[in-house]
Amino acid sequence: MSSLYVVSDIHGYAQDLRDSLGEAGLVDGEDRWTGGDRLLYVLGDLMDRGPDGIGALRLVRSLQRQAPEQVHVLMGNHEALALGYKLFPQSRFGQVWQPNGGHASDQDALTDDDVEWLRQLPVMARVDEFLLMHSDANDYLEWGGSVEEINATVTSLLTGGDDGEALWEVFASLTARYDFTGPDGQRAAHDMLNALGGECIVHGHSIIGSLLNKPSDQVEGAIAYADGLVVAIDGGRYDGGPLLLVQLS
Ligand SMILES: [Mn+2]
Repeated sequence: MSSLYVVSDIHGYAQDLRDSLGEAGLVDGEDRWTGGDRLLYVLGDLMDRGPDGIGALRLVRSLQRQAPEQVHVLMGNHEALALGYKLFPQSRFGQVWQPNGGHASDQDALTDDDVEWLRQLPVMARVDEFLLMHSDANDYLEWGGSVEEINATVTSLLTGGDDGEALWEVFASLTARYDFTGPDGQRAAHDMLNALGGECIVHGHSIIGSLLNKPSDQVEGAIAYADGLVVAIDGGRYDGGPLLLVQLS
């Protein structure tokens, strides 16, 4: 089994991503993949809020081209948002894009090829015992009863070519959060793992500081909760916390 690394919610901090990957030996100083057969999953939210969203997208796309079997990217709500604003700027996406940290410099630089790439991103993956996703939400189950079916449903929704309503629904579902906390959280996590397989949900999206109720600058690493069924990896970089690259295996 290859070692598995995860990182999430880059939010435009492309240099932090580069530095973290470099420290782990996954890339060299010229953005070349040096990770061999190790696996890297980026759990969404490359763009918005921070300084260089397009730089983060360019870096992960380059690594994916160099090592397509090793480097994987899941869709976060900000990928759906970027796509929605690009394709349907006059729709509701036009009202929520900027308040959610959208930058014109990122949007202007998106190519047609980037749009097609964003459109076909999977929303979930299972790697050995780990069930990987962007959001700490059980809305994913509304799209199907297996990881493959859920990804296929979302892809078909995003390639339907309508007025943006289907894309809006995907975006809205991906903004849900905190389904694995509180008195019912452990059961929700257990039900999701039962339905989709795996022993541990790994997510970004909801920053660890908000889950621990402490400032992001005091966050030091990923946390396990819901009796160990769930791991949160978003250190809250845009909120003054660390960008965490976490080795799961
Ligand atoms: Mn998110």
